[in-house]
Amino acid sequence: MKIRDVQVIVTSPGRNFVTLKVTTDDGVTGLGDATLNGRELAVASYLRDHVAPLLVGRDPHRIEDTWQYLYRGGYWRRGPVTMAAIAAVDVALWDIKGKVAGLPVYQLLGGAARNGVLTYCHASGRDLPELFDSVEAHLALGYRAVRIQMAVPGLGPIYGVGSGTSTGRYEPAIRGRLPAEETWDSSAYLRSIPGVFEKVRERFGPELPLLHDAHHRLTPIQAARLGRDLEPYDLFWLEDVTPAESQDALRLVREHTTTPLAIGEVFNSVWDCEQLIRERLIDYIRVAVVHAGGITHVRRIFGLAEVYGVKSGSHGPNDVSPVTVAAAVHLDLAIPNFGIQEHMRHEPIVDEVFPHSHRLRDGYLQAGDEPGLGVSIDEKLAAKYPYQPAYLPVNRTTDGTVHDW
Ligand code: KDG
Ligand code: MG
Repeated sequence: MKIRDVQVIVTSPGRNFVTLKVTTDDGVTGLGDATLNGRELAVASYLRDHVAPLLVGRDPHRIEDTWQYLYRGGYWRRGPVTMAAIAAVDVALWDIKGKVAGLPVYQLLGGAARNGVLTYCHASGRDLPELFDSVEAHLALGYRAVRIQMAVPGLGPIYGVGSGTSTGRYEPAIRGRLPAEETWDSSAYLRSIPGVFEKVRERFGPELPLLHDAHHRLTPIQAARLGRDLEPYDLFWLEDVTPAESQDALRLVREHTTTPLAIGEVFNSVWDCEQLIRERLIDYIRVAVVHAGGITHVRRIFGLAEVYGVKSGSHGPNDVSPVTVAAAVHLDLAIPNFGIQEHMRHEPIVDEVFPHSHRLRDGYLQAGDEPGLGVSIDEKLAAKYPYQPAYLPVNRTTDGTVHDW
């Protein structure tokens, strides 16, 4: 069997997605997601101009060999663009292997190690009543774990907080030629957020698993203080407290708090998180199949994490496509050290462009039974939604300095 055709599909049904479609000479197709929020066309070009021509004629079954060929053979290793491109190829080849074998991908990975994939959702609000409504709306949808974000008094709109909808929905990238700019003040945030968790615990009780994302905004000592201040509220995890480039920063945080720590959505390889895992500086590793080299490489990261008692907590916002959600569900089902899976529902039009068989039931994602990943793309519908520039907001402190998110 040989790869006959490789196609890159860019579509924007409400938001941008980059999809790789690999077709074999027998007519079997596999899909991979290559969406890199706000930098989509860089990955599309990497795939179209530099990867697709290398794949035609190769044996689609040689997944590991193809991974090494693209990674080592490219010389310029790692980085989000390269690793998203390799991920898309890898996931498409796993999809093809499953279809040829007549088995869902999780069966090829060793079979299901659990009955379903526990998810957490995003609740947010501009004030407490809105936040409570959002939590309630998500619990009504069946979710069993909730990420809590709230606006900071005195600041304008901030990233990660939905505006005025009962499900607290927000879109990670805003359409337009230039990114929006928001104001950030860490001191105001650190003063307000423990009180938010106090009220959420009062309202929803001690048992509901609660998560929080600090979006890389704090210095290590600020993060240490936040972890401590949140200890009474028993978080499932505190995410991305410091900028992810510095693995050492997490040591300082760890020395000061027993609040469980999660990081990793911007990591692209095992080398970005090897120290964090080996030194047990985190409790959950948040790499996403789409941004860290596909099923093949993320499985390797989770394998290392297992040795050190670190659990998975894959990134799954709505800026990854249903192809990545499907790949994550298959991997999550099969690994021994699964922790939790982020789940942010897509708009209905996205589900129409990417029909899929995975389903959310009672807060758990379930894979479908068909061979491969169980996801396809409606190319005619996708063609109706051309690419539109859209960016994550840029943050500045009150004196105008560009800040981490
Ligand atoms: O593209 C960036 C988003 O995926 C990210 O900001 C969402 O932090 C996020 C999360 O935890 O889902
Ligand atoms: Mg995050």
